[in-house]
Amino acid sequence: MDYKPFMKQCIELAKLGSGNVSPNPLVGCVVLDKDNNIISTGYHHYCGGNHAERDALLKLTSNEAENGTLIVNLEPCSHYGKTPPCADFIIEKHLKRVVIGMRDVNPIVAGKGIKKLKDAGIEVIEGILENECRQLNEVFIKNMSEHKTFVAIKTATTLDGKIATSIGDSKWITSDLARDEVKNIRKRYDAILTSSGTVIADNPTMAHKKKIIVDRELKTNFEGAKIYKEGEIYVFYDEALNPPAISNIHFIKSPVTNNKIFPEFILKKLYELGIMSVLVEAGGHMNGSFLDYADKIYQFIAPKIIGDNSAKSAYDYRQIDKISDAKKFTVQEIQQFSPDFLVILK
Ligand code: AOF
Ligand code: ZN
Repeated sequence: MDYKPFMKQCIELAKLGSGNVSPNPLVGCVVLDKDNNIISTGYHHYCGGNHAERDALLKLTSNEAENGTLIVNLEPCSHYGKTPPCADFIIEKHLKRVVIGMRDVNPIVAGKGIKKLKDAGIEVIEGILENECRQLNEVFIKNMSEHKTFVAIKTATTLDGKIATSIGDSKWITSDLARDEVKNIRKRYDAILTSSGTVIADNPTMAHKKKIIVDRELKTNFEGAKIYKEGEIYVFYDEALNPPAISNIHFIKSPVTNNKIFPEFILKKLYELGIMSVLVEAGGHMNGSFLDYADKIYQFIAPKIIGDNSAKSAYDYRQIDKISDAKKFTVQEIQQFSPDFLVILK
């Protein structure tokens, strides 16, 4: 039996929870009856809601799942959390087989769900589309294994890697289609992060429920700039200054060294605030300072060349002499948003 198409379906179902499940993983589930017909599907809708397995099994009214197969991208849980253990529910429903994409990396589950199922006589098949399943939950894996916030950078450049001309003109490098996709990408992350420079230069809205602005000198217009109009906002500023009192803005006192608030400090604070993933959308300076922490880069590239050495670069990172010292990534995916394309690097 080839379970890959069902696992693919689990991944697609899981993605329906994207933007709502954090800090939990994205999980989807497909249930087959004893003759391998799909009888139910489910997914984890939001943090605190039913897990995918329970969501799928609860849709069945009688004992249709008996001797059937349950396919799920993450090992079923074994713990009493916000809901009782999924492994117990699967055992109760008398499934014959459970097919899993990846083992849970959450130490309170890791392997114990599988053991519970096997001890109850259920056949367990592991590792179906494991790489795809791990990619789906890259944020959850980083949070659980490193206790750190996942960092992605998004930028839109010309073919020569520029984000603006020398006088700062940047509207627009990429097309509407590419810019619409940015809105989809933002939804996958708990927060977006930008700099005072970008707020002042572009006055963007950056629609998102949580926004982080690094404004060391408190020089942005907190009353007038569009970015502050809605959302839950966190502003990192130099601890030596005094921020104004504004109801939807949390000002975060930050240590400053060499005129800089260090990304280590910001990322540690974000994790403490329960922000499990962040999308950096700023200029070359901020992109450069987060480059060493980037787990992923979304780079939209327009088939345009500015060709001016003093135009602004996407990554103002450091001075190097040797190409062998360049920062290296791997291409995860290339997508087209005609006339532009998107390269996803990790
Ligand atoms: C989910 N959704 O579909 C599955 C999860 O806080 P709780 O009680 O909801 O438990 C969360 C943990 O349960 C999570 O970290 C993961 O280890 C496991 N599986 N979680 O949120 C799901 N299957
Ligand atoms: Zn569960």
